[in-house]
Amino acid sequence: MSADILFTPQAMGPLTLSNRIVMAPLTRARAGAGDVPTDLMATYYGQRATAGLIISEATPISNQGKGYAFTPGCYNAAQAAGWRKITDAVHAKGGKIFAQLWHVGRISHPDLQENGLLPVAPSAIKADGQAFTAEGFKPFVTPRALETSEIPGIVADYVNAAQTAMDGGFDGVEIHAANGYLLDQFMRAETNQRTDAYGGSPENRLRLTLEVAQAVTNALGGDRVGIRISPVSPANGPISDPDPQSLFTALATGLNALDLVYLHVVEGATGGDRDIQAFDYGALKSTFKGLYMANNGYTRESAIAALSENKADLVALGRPFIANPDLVARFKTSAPLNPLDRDTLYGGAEKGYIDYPALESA
Ligand code: 8OZ
Repeated sequence: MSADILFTPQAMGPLTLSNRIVMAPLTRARAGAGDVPTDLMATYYGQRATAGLIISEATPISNQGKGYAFTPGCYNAAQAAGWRKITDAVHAKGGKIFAQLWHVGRISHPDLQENGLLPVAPSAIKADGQAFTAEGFKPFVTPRALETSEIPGIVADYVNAAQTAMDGGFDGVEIHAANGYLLDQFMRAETNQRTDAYGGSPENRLRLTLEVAQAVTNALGGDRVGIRISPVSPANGPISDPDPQSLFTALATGLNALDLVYLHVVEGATGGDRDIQAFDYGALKSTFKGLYMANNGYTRESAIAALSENKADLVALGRPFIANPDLVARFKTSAPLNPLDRDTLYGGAEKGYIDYPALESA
């Protein structure tokens, strides 16, 4: 198998990606006051602009959609101006960048919400674990179930965030429907026990995600919109579903009517075991009309294999991009990779963020 396939340009809607290597969305929790993106973030993303595509760290679509301290928002003009410095830095080096639009649902805490309100979710079911607040970790609370009448407002928040992203100079947006956040909470049976049109049957559970995808593509055009899912990931659970294969096949079929540009799939447990549960990703790929972006634990070799065997059109890598700003150059020459420092993943400043060396200075 030849490595050349990694470095072949890929058309994606109106864009041409210079290679098949995508920088996966990575929460780094270094935003400034008002959840405005900072100049330091522009340096970080600019360093990584040789990726064929960068997907931004998850960015809340509203204060209600926020679940972690120090995450950069994407819903007002000040945040758009902050993002503009980042997208300019990436574009100046010939890169492309999408914003990952995020509503965390129940994965939040009153400390992170306006006026100490309860986080919202499809149903009043608490997640296991703890929220990352400005004062440290605090146990999740039982969320408030959304009223049916509130749902159009959430869809509108996604549209506002998509427009804010475009004002901030992004090339497009990725709808975050993975990892146990709001849209995933709606899709899966264990977290959605609603009795209205947004719960019950798989069709009803998919309704919100499809409405969001429809509204965002109406605003931006499908060729500027991707979506990320994690069909069997237990992240931010418990969040199981009795039949993820049928559920996500139905989602892909529904998305086909909207001409989304890519389907980004976390294969297996997010950041963990790829084989946690049986799932036929090939079937999902053949169902979906657009590009299939594979993610989770890929290496240079497994990315080459996935692209060569037509199991993926694009491969997104996360942790290797944190530690290797020039990951694409390193893959070209099979150069060794810098190790990841886990202590500097979230929060803090330059250390473990913009000081990982590129090859020429290593
Ligand atoms: C790690 C830490 C905080 C958030 C995700 C946005 O899992 C995240 C996330 C990951 O999608």
